Amino acid sequence: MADSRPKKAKICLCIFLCLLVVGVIAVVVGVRMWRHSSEHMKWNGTGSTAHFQEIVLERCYNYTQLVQPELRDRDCQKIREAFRNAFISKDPCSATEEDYHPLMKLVNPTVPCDKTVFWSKTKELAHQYTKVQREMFTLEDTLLGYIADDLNWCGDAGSYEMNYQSCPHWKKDCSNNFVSVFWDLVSKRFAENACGVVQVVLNGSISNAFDRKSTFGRVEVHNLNPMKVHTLQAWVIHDLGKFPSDSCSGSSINDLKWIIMQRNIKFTCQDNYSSGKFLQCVKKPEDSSCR
Ligand code: DN4
Repeated sequence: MADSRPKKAKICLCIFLCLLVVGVIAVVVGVRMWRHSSEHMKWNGTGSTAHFQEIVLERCYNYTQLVQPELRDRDCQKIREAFRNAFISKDPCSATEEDYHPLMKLVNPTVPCDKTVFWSKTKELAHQYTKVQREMFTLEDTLLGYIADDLNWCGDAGSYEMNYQSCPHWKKDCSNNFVSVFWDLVSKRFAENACGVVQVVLNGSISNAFDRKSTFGRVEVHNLNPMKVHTLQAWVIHDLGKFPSDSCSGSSINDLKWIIMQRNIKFTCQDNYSSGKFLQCVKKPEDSSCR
C-alpha cells in the first residue's frame, strides 16, 4: 500500500498557504481602509455634529415617546440606521433624494389640516409660536425635522466613519451635499402633505421678505397641492427696534402673491400679526412698541 503522508503534507501546505494569502490580503485591505477613514476630505463647512448617532436616537425616542406618543410604535433604531445608511461611505457631494428614500419610508412629515406653519428667515419666532400654539407645526415640529434640527452630517467615500472635521458648505463646495438634499426633500414632502389654510412667517426687517431662492420660495411654495391647500396666509413680522424694510405691500410679497394665485391658491397677508408681536414683546417688553 502506497504511503499517503506526502499527499497529506501537500494538502496541509496548500491550506496553510491559502490562509496566509487571505490573511495578508485582509491586513492590507484593513490598513488601507483605516488609513482612508482617518484621512478625511477637507471642506469649507463645519463637520458632523459630535455624537450625531446618539443625538438622533435620543431625539427620536423623546419625540415618539413624549412629544407625539401616537408615534410610539416607530422603530428609532431603524430610523437611526436608515439615516446613517443614507450618507455613510458616500461621496458627500453626490447626494440624491433616493439616498433618503428608505428613511422617508419610515417617517413621512404629516400634519393635520390648517396646522402647517412655514417660515423663512424667522426660524426663532416661528418656533416660539408653535411652542405656545401646541397644535401648530413647523417642519421641525415633525419627527424628521425634530431629529435633524441644527445637526450637521457627512461621511466620505470608502470610509465607514462620519467626517467630524468638515463637511461640504452648500454655497462654497456643492449644493448636492447630504444636508441640503435632506432639507429640500423633507421640505418638499412637508409642503406636499399640507392641507386647508397654511401659514408662513416672513421677515419684514430684510429687503426681500419673500425670496424665490430660499427653501420656502424654491421648494415649499411650488409643492403645495392646490387640490388640498385653499389659502396661504402670510405674516410679515418686523424685528422690534429695527426699521421695517418690507411689508405686505412690498414687491417681494407681490411676487409671492402672484406665484400663489397662479397656482389657484388664495393669498392673504398681514403685517405684524398680533400673535407674533406678543411673542416678540414677551422677549423684549421694554421696547417702546410693546407699551
Ligand atoms: P432661511 O431662513 O433662509 O434658511 C433656513 C436655514 O436653512 C438656514 O440655516 C439656511 O442656511 C439653510 N439653508 C437654506 N437653503 C439651504 C440650502 N440650499 N442648503 C443648506 N442649507 C440651506 O429659510 P428658508 O426659506 O431657506 O428655509 C425655511 C423653510 O424651509 C421652512 O419653512 C422649513 O420648513 C424648511 N427648512 C428648514 C430648515 C431647518 O430647520 C432648513 C431648511 C429648510 P444659511 O442661509 O443660514 O447658511 O434648518
